[in-house]
Amino acid sequence: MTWRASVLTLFPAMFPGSLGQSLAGRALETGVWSLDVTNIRDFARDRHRTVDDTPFGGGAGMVLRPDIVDAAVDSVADERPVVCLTPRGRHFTQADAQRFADGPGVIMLCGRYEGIDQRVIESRGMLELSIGDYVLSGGELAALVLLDSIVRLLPGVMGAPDSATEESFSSGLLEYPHYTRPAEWQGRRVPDVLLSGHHGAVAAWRQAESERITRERRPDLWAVAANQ
Ligand code: 6GU
Repeated sequence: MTWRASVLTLFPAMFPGSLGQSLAGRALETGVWSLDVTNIRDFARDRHRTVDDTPFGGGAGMVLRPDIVDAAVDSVADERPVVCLTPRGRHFTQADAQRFADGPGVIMLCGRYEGIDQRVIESRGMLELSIGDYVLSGGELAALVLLDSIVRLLPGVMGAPDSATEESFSSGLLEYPHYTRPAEWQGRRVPDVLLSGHHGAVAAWRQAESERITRERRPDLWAVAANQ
């Protein structure tokens, strides 16, 4: 079955964007997954195609109306989870990517302006997700990030199935460093163990490097990994 992504946005030209290239683009062409993009503005009902209004209680910016967003979601809704991309959301993780990849697809609502009326987020049971602690001008780039990380996990998208399970985060550790030819470059030599042909020693070195780098760079990840 084709894994289906539906995106709801006020900027449909931002899709497929980078997802039309490389691994995801090839998989889109070959039907591993499908992408449909809906312009939220198509669900406005007035002459000016208004989708937003001023916030109750006052303040800066505009808020997307719940009735317009609900009609847009309704046009694609099925059994798939509905994700609302917002800097107020919980941080998206590799475990989320795997869970979405294991399901039938996803519906992604991209916010703009100051936000989306909270009632439609609640009534649709949306999952609010963020990609990090910084503010983007809209959820579109975040949706592209989520889709990239999910699509590469779909069966048949990545060349070597092994490289997905060995990489950073699926083990809870950061990845070890990589080297290729030349064995010496600008006076820097590749670690001797990698040239030794001793597979057990190579594996042990890589594990130790993963642990060292995780401890140094991401003590938060290390605290979790060290207890497992
Ligand atoms: Cl999902 N949306 C916006 N607008 N900004 C973000 C984000 C999402 N995640 C991090 N920053």
